[in-house]
Amino acid sequence: MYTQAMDTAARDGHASVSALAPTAREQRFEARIAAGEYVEPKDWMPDHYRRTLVRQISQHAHSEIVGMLPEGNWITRAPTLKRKAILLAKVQDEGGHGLYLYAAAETLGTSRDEMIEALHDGHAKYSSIFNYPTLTWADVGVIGWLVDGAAIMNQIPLCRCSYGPYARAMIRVCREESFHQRQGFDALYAMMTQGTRAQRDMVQDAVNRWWWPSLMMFGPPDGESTHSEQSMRWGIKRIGNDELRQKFIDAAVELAKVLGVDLPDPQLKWSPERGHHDHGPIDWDEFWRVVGGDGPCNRDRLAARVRAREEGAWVREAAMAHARKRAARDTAAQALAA
Ligand code: FAQ
Repeated sequence: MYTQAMDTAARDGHASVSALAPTAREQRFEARIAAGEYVEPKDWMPDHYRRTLVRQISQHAHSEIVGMLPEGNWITRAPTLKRKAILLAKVQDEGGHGLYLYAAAETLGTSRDEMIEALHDGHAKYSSIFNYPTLTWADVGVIGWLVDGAAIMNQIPLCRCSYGPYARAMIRVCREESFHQRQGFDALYAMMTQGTRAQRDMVQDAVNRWWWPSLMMFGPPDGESTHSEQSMRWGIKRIGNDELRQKFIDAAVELAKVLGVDLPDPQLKWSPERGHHDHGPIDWDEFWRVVGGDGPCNRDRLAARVRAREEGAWVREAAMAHARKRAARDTAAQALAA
């Protein structure tokens, strides 16, 4: 549906842009970004801007889809019907987020098949966090509280991203993620306030395992971030990796107190000078190992996605055949009516 051809189409008020020399076009583009205007699919944009968006949006979409797997693992084993219904809805929401995001990336001229192929052959990344296992029911609550919490912190600024389709997709995604975060917190709060000693220990153990990987979700430190500087200049990213991570830590400390859990960092303490919490060192070697494909679940996650694609081929073929049949029927009906 969306192709690179859109790049050459004129848009009201921008019809003369493609006739300008490249530098003038680029200056015009930069000026629009500086003025806070949204860039839309038919607008001229530098190739590097387009490629950066396809990379980030498609990796974000892959994260939502691969992110269905760790929690999906607990749908059949949720402790009550209410928790099962909530979890089922949450996992379906994540699938929906993946679809909005693939659609947003398609407006840049890359097909969904190309993006999925890049994931399956290992060229495209997805968030490191989904390469960790969900060992107990408490992990599901902690994913809601910490993982969705980190996702929201990172995604709120993306609602003001300079690329219109991505920014608009993020508004709905963030609303749903905020429900996800609260359901996770609620599940943990129930276990911590009404549960047995064993259940409280289970929550603490899950927090211990997910805390550090959640901090890694924000990406490498700014000094090691390949794309931040350019992405900030283009208004794709609005806030740097380190600042978002710090905001997340400050918020999580307060919520951990309400829950009655300890965050597994002996160096975590309030710094009145900085007005933030200081924290211990993050294991960036572990981060790069997981990003590089050697985390606890990388192979299982990719194998599950490849299997789903293969096993779902007949559904896609049937849907396409049905669409063709309907289109042929509509065309025949229109010809009769004419
Ligand atoms: N994992 O230069 P930067 C969710 C890569 S959605 C893996 O700083 P950038 C919902 C990065 O791609 C979670 N790789 O990169 C949910 C780059 O490699 P490349 C996903 C990572 O793009 C909840 C290299 O490192 N959210 O959780 C990671 O400027 C619960 C250098 O890094 C998004 O995708 C990582 N954590 O900043 C679902 C949000 N971090 O591509 C189910 C949108 C970095 O050159 C259950 N994305 N890398 O090969 C972003 O905001 C940005 O892409 C960052 C990274 C901030 C993630």
